[in-house]
Amino acid sequence: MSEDLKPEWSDPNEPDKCSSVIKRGQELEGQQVTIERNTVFQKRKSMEPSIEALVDGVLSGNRGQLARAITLVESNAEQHFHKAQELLQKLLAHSGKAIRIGITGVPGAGKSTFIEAFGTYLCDLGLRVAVLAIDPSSSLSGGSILGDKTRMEQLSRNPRAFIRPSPTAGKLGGVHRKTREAMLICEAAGFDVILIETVGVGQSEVIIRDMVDFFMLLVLTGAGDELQGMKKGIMELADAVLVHKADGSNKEKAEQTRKEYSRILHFLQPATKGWASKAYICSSITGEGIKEVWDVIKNFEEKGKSSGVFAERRKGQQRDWIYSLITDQLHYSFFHHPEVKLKLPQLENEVMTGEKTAATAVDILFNTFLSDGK
Ligand SMILES: Nc1nc2c(ncn2[C@@H]2O[C@H](COP(=O)(O)OP(=O)(O)OP(=O)(O)O)[C@@H](O)[C@H]2O)c(=O)[nH]1
Ligand SMILES: [Mg+2]
Repeated sequence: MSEDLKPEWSDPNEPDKCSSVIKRGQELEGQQVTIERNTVFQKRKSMEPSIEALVDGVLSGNRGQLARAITLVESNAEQHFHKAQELLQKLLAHSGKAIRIGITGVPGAGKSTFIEAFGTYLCDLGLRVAVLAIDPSSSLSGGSILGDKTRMEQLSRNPRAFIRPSPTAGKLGGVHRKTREAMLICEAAGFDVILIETVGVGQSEVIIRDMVDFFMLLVLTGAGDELQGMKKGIMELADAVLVHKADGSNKEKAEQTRKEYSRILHFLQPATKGWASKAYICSSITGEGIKEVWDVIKNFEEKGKSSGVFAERRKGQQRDWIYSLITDQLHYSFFHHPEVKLKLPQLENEVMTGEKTAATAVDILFNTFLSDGK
């Protein structure tokens, strides 16, 4: 075997230790086999599309560009953040036309299955549906993306639908900002309905309530005890409660549970001014109640638009958006401030051992944070 045929990455000091060799090929008539000595293997860089290309792509409803635009706003890289904001600025005027619907419920309440059935129903009506998810656990567990993909199999293949799994949290605004911005991009791409799923485990339903027009809570039957224990707070956020999986032998119980929820909703502060939140039954397996849910939402939209409540809520949400971004940015800058990072563990220790009060420690940290204006 000639030296020439050793691969160029073989160790020149130990040429025999090379585990692969290049065999001389058959020389074709008039052609010479040459070995490029200076070829360097490089990972191909994916071409980043320009803002203009993304704007055009999104506005024309190009799914590839839509996905790329959302990836840009979801990126945790600082240079992408500014590019994403430039993109959003250009799309903002084209957003806002969809109805935004939030769906929450305990794990296993059937949210994804409901979205599959409801989304497919809406697509059959000729509407275009975008599905987004907020998964508060996604940064830890990788989210329920896999499960959702299989549960929304039919919808994910529907050309009128677009499904985007939950983004992971990171600096510069976290999941809240990313979902809100993904929603605006979907609207600019011409989707008529935005469905946002979140598992109801605390904070996330408040976040979702703040970005949607209509918010519904999926519950299960036999909720007698659950009802007692359920935080009144969540019920007060809901424009509708859906007693889900009302099929087979469960249907009768579902009707009973619906009455119980309706009774409670009747006494609660309404989630939306001028709208009486009620409970309904529904099954995503039989499809019963799906049409009724859409009728309720259409009715809600009509009423809200004519009374001005709809527009008022959106304005309020826009305003709150600034404050949530400020909070995120402050949080990020504070905890990433080099000197704060340096002092924090020591101060934490001193507070734990009782040498300092928490307030004194915080005071020191804030003085450090503010002293150089960073
Ligand atoms: N009988 C019946 N079962 C249902 C219905 N909807 C969902 N299921 C079942 O309930 C289980 C959970 O459904 P999912 O849609 O994954 O529930 P989820 O609320 O999205 O769950 P997480 O995303 O994990 O929070 C699955 O096994 C579904 O097949 C329904 O209308 N009727
Ligand atoms: Mg789900």
